[in-house]
Amino acid sequence: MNNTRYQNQNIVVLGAGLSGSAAALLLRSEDAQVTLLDSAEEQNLLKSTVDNLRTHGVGVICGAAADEDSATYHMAILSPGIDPASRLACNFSSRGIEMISELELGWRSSEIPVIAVTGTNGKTTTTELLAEMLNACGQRTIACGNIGKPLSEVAREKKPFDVLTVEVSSFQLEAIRTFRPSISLWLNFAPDHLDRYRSVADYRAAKLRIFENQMESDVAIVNAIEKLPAVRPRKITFSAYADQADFRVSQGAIVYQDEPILRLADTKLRGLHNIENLMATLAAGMARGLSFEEMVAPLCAYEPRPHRCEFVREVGGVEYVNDSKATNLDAVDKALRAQNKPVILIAGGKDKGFSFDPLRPLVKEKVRSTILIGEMAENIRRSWNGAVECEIANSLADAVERAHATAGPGEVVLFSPGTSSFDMFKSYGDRGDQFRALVRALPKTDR
Ligand code: UMA
Repeated sequence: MNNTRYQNQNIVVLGAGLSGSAAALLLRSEDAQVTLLDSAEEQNLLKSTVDNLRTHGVGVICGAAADEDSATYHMAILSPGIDPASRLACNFSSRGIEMISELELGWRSSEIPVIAVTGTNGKTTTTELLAEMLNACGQRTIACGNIGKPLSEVAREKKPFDVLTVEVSSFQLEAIRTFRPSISLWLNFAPDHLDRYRSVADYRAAKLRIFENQMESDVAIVNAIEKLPAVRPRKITFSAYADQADFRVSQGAIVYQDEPILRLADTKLRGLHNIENLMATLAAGMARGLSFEEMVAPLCAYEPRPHRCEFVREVGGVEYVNDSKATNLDAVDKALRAQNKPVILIAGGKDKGFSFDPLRPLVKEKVRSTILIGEMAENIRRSWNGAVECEIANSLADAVERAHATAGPGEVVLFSPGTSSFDMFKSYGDRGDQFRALVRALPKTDR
């Protein structure tokens, strides 16, 4: 590895979150001169992060001074949450300074092959499932990228992995140049992030860049029902809905080219979307040379993560399910389809620029009553008016109380917001934790 490629280069990193901090520290370890800019005021950033960056020789500039920085740099590194159209980013792109994503930086500094996982939903579950399975089968890997640990941090640590299992978001893919996974996974696609992209087509185009640098010797694992453009790598297809796929469902099992591999009842994952996550994972293991026999045991042992259709508790014959990770309509669609009891749905959150109209028929079919929260509450009520009873709660606590009062034995209270949490909470995790705590605090009832 060339550790001196950035020596004495003057590089600017945009954003002091996880990605920006990891990028800055990686660049310092490769002897670059690094300035980190963040539009937020310094007192609003994590003090420990800023102190650590300065200790490592990173110059940190915050607030208006960051947005107005007129210095010249060899290159700019973009954090995924920063829109390339933002004032901070445009200040550099408009001056012709090369801008790459933190993902691209981490890729350039690492010599370990990458498996990249994208899709609108299921990418975190699949990334984690795949990493656990590979490790259990003796292939040393780490789950990183959008899942939480930036690729740049993994690159700096230089641990001896055989392969890296990287969750990649459209935001990270937007500013790649040479990023080339040896195995790519395209799980599914549905509209999302319309607060960042001008159109669904723009969002899709950003995601499709996952295939851009792959060669014929690489592998693309793709959902068979997706109409993708022709790609160079060898394709392996999967689908829980179609018959024309390498991996499909038959008689309660995942089959590969007609050979039964895994009985669905043996896994702890539920819902057809999770079956597809398992198929994609099996395909990636196969592409890494593993046998189905060795993959099945770790896949069956895998426990789903919190906030994804997580069963919280039963109170008076009513089940409470936390699906706070549902930050788009497709995720709510999947959560609703996975329910076989009448649903009291708690939904709503930040306005991400899309309407809840498309869910109306399914809500009418599956949901008895809805309780709406957050910025989107009124909009959702307008979308579903007449199809289902809708009431608006003024907080999550109020919503849980209303659901408790409304739901009867044999019903399920599903918290599947359908949009992001930032209007009322720190993150979807914070939102789900609060929901779980509120449900756990409900009094026992004999109803
Ligand atoms: N900032 C500016 N100017 C701006 C906007 C933001 O300076 O115009 C600053 C903020 O003040 C803040 C920093 O940028 O200090 C935050 O950067 P960031 O939003 O990129 O956050 P990170 O902490 O670096 O987290 C990112 C991913 N966040 C996003 O894509 C929004 C994390 O994914 C990821 O886990 C992490 O890198 C490590 O790779 C989160 C996410 O929500 C989970 N991802 C989206 C999703 O899954 O739907 C894509």
